[in-house]
Amino acid sequence: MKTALITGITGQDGAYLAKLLLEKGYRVVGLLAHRSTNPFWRLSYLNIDTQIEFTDGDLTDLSSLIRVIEKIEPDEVYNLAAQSFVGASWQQPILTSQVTGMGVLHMLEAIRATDSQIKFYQASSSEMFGLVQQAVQSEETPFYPRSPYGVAKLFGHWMTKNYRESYNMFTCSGILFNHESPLRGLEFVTRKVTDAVARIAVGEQKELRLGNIDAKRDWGYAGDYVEAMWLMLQQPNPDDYVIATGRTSTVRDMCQIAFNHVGLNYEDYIVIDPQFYRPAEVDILLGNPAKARKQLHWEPKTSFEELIQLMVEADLKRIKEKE
Ligand code: NDP
Ligand code: GDR
Repeated sequence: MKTALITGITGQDGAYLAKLLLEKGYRVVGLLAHRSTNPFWRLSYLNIDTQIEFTDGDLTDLSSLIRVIEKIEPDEVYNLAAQSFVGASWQQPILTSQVTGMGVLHMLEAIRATDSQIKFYQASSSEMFGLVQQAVQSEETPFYPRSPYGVAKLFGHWMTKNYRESYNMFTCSGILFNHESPLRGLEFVTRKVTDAVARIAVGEQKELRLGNIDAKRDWGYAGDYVEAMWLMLQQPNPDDYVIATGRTSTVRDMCQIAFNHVGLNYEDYIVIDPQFYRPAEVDILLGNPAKARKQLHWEPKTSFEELIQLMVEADLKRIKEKE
């Protein structure tokens, strides 16, 4: 039986990845940083909270990571933990750099110091492309991050590559484009919209305040994307891969799909509120997943429309169950 250590287990991707690895027969251990008031809601939603072992540790505390690796003896480490909200990274640039950037280096050092044979996955991001240098972004596209979050991710990305090249360690970066689900945090735009649509549909909310609705993103389903993380660590050689759908849509398109699903017109409810504008915006992202398709045999399975509709349905169900 293989052992996987997942950092960020209480987040969206941590929950779906833990479920996938349990189904594959792994012993799954989650690093718990103890901050959320109810950190287990996603894991209980997937009915897997009792099948996971938890161990205390924080990405900003190297000594805690060394102790965890020594105790757990993982075969694979999936580093998903981060301050992951781009908007908050301007308010907390130093914390974001410490967790999202330096945290990666702490984990790499903890592995190097204990057992350098452990395979390592780093959650890199399309935010590293930022002010995009090519219309469609692949593993070869130059980076130009536009937020403290993007800069911190780029540091983690290069460190992951550098440890592979310097120490011959099995380290991979997945450059994942936006991926969403009913387990997405409410601060991210898709879930903010689907939650609002459900509340408006049942008469609990009157309007939805958003920032730049002309921003374009390549949105996929988180459940599909965690499979790619696992596949990367099963290859004969470590490498970096873009994971995306190859289709881009505006926030406006997403609103239209979500509101249409409950028979409403988005234009009647959306209010543009400059407080949600960012100091520097990433206007458009569009990924080319050809390398992942060819080498990992990975394909996204869920369409953008299906994704948004299933999120609206999940939010409607949640709200109706609470009533
Ligand atoms: P979430 O924000 O849902 O989860 C982040 C996780 O990190 C939470 O479990 C959080 O714990 C944990 N965490 C935060 N700070 C620390 C710390 N100091 N030490 C240990 N754990 C910590 O993110 P997602 O699941 O959406 O994303 C997973 C990863 O993938 C992140 O690194 C993100 O930046 C990256 N990514 C995400 C994409 C997406 O579209 N979802 C796209 C590309 C990359 P707690 O619950 O206690 O706060
Ligand atoms: P992003 O996701 O910044 O791409 O980072 P987010 O959903 O926060 O924003 C997407 C786009 O929507 C615009 N937008 C708004 N965003 C939010 N959150 N709230 C609003 O009210 C709003 N109005 C318009 C934003 O300006 C932006 O253009 C996500 C995170 O998961 C990162 O961790 C990950 O690395 C990247 O995706 C890939």
